[in-house]
Amino acid sequence: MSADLVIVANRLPVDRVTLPDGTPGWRRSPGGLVSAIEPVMRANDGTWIGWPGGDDQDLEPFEDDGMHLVPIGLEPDEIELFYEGFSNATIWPIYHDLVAKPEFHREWWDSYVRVNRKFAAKAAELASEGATVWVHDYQLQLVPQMLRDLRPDLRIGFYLHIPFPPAELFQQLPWRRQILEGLLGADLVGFQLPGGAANFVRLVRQRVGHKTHRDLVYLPDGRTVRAAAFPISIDAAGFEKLALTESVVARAAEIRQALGNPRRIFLGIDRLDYTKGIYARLRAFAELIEDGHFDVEDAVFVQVAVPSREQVEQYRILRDEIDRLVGRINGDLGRIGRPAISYLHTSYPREEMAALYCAADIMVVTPYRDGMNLVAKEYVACRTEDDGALVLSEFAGAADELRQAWLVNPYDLNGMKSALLEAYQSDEKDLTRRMKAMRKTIRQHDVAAWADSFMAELATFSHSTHAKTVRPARRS
Ligand code: GDG
Repeated sequence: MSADLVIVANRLPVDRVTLPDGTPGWRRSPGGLVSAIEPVMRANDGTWIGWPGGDDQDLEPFEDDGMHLVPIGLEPDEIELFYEGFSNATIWPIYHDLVAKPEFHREWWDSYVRVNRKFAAKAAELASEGATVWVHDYQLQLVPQMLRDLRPDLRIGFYLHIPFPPAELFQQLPWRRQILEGLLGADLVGFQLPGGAANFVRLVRQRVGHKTHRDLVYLPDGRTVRAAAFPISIDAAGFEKLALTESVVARAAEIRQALGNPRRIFLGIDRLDYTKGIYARLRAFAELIEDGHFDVEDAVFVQVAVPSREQVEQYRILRDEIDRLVGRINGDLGRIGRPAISYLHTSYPREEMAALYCAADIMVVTPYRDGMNLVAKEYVACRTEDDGALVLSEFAGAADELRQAWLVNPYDLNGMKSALLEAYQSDEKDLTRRMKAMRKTIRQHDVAAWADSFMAELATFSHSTHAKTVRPARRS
């Protein structure tokens, strides 16, 4: 099997499940990346390489719903050192403004190098002559250069889904130079925001010593690498359609009813991650009740916290902290049948997510740092009646586009309280004006446009002489 388009991502777009007859099977994972990349995968008969989760080693390539999927197995020690360790306890906190303290361990780094090599070798084996390879995210930053060493004929793109930090933070990394050199193996390095691209180019100039001009890096071997922003988005039309289906509309009404039909429903939906600012937002909400601005008959906060990285210590600590906080707030402020916070530590199907978005009056998205934050965009896409308020952290990438949200600094508790209260008290006219503008933005920049613009830029920019052209997902 050899492919003209290869996607390399940490995870495959499917999860291992047990089918009703007891045999193991696969189910499409809910994430947005799949729907973003699927159209361009199909248009080019592409192959997707990734870890299926778990520590199964002997998985064969397979087809799922017309996509070629190639599993890469991780050994238990690789899951611990490469994935939980270097990816999620070194890179993740450094790239998110040191919200948690990163750990540096040489054996984590060694495992990161080994696993990146494994992914690069598989991509080199599967890519056809002159193929395009699109590598994703912070777990695989060394793959571009490893792959270029093996296959100089390829056109290589890299996209980072999380923020790329300023030099002051990045340079703490003992392996900073290797990571920059790894990324420079790509022809095009994509970031969520222009700031990330600028941080990268500045670091390359300072730390690796290459010549740069604006968004270009000139390598001694004559290659030029471009670093640019491609803000990711969602399948806006898909969410809008879902929000209008009868079953979702009915379920949204049922949710409001089950919550006791309060005047206002606040909603947070996040992976249970310390970057997301869940603790601070729940405190801000509770203080508004304590201060007497509204009570539990008027308002409820629904917080969905999707289980995430549960083997990493800092995530376990966070879970305990949130459990305690929710218990305390409900113990202090709740009444029978009326908790102040309705807390759900679970994940839901897409339809239930849409129903929650439709049921909520105020969506609260308050990360300390976030590459983009798709939940904010999904909420906007689901508000088909141009109502509902979005309270959004300035430090989420989405704040660059969703300027009409109530923008907040999540470190400023009083500021956050004021914004929540303003959103609670806002009138219909103001809500409509803001939501209309945000919906327009989301419709114009959907995820298909994101994938197409990255691929188009990669095709025009790449200097690989042998490279073939990749067909766009949408032909207009
Ligand atoms: C990273 C970056 C960047 C969540 N719970 C359920 C569920 N979800 C879906 C949401 C949304 C996605 O997962 C979460 O995306 P976010 O952007 O909010 O956050 P991260 O997971 O941290 O994603 C982020 C993103 O990559 C893309 O580049 O925006 O900054 O950190 O689509 O809907 N989906 C379903 N059930 C759930 O319970 N079906």
